Amino acid sequence: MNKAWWKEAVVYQIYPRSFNDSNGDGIGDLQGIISRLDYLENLGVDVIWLSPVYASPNEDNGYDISDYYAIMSDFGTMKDFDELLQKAHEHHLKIVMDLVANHTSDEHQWFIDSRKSKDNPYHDYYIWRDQPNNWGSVFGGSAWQYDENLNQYYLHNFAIKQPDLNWENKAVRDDLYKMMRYWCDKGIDGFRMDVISMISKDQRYPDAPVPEGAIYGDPTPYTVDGPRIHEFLQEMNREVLSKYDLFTVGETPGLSVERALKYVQEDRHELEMVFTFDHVSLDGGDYGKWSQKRTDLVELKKAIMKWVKGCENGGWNSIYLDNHDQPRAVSRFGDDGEYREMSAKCLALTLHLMRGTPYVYQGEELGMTNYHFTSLEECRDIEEINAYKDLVTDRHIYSDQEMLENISSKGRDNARTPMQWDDSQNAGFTTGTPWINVNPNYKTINAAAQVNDPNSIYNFYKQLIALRHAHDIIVYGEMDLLYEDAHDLFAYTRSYNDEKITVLANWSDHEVTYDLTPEGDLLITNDEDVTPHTLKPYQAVAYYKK
Ligand code: TEU
Ligand code: CA
Repeated sequence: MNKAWWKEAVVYQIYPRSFNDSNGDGIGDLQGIISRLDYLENLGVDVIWLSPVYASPNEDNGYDISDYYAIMSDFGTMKDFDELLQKAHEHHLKIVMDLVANHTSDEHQWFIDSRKSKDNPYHDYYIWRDQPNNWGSVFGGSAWQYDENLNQYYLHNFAIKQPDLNWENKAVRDDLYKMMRYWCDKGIDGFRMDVISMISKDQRYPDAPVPEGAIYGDPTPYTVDGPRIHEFLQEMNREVLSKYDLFTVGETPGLSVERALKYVQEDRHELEMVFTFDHVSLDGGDYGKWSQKRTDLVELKKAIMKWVKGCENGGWNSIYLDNHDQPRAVSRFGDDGEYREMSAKCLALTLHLMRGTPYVYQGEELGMTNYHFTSLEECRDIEEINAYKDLVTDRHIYSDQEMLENISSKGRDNARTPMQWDDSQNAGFTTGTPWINVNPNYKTINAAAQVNDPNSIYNFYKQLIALRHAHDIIVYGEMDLLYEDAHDLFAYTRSYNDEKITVLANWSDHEVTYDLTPEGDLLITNDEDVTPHTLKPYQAVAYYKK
């Protein structure tokens, strides 16, 4: 097991639109981030992953890029970016950029040229066919969009305004590598690669099986982990990544552990680690994620451990409960009512003592919760809006009320309500009108109330991050589950040379007892009132033996 700085790091994800607005237009921006670097340095994280900040018409909040070389005007200018990079480094924070290379915006110049004529040199930058197949898009409807001018269809695995790039074309790859070098030469510290497992498509483009409850075929067997994926990633590594000291994490939905290892094994020279989705895909229903089902803890533990164990020999794992595509972890896996503080700390302790590189999503460190959406007008996310149209308006599968409840518990906008800085108007996020509603609980849940309170969730995260930095065992130790069949207890050990850590976390709202006697001394807990063999609701303890 080689040591590496990115294995020892804790990453903090910023969704810039919702982080901090410096100029009162209701939209978070780069100067807003700059003014909060002290907050992040104080928390102790090492790396900031910035969700996309490039020019974009914002069909999918920046995941639809119209110019890779420009900063989104809502967020500021390239000068602001350079200042952010420099000041972040002064604050000992690295900057990892989001790289969205599976698709661009339809307003990117390449696509504008691509659709001009079939013999335009850029035509082949995207995936055009005379006839569509039955593939469905992730955001609903067909994955193919008709273009009248060309009398052809282009592939878009996501929104209509997100045409997929044609990675088979070497000119596309060369242009993307050139762009990546531009950012690396500026001194950025790495990339989080959006749906990177989808860049190589099966060139036969066959019809796909239609899942129950769906209208279109599920293209993932032909779009995920395609035939040339490793050739492309190794080429990218040769031409760009290997020339810099970078942190790379691939977003790779749809991979088995075995297949994922091929992206991250050190001797393969592709990526450092990937994001997996098994553990955040356990609470779906007949219509994808839109259900009221809660995750079963036994299944969750199994899903997490499969990846942890899979990566113990020559791979590396990323660990997270929250990101900009997921509902708030405390609402989803914990209790955002009576036990909000306890359960937020319980989840944090469980996650941050695991093996792998942990990610904190903005607001998670405050125990921010899901939002209660009471009308579609409050929703901003294209996925939610399209799903509502499909499941309520078109197919009458859910009532308006039912769908709003599903959105309130599973929708991506839960993660995107503004960061809650203080109890002033709009949670201190903006002096203007926020682009998406602020969660009304900001009066009690906010950073100002927590930063100086030693018992706050924020300071609990701070302690956990400091512990990871102080103990190699937390980074490198082997991890083994205890009580795997328990539906309320998340317990495991970490072992490294002669050291041992035992974690016992009660993921339920009732008291739990256990029979083992942990070795060593108490390392950290979210409730100092510890009774042997017993955990109060959401109480979590970790013991350390040297
Ligand atoms: O998400 C990719 C992805 O796999 C999505 O299907 C994700 O599972 C979905 O958002 C969950 O509801 C990435 C980005 O993280 C996401 O924000 C973008 O919308 C998407 O790619 C397209 O770029
Ligand atoms: Ca702004």
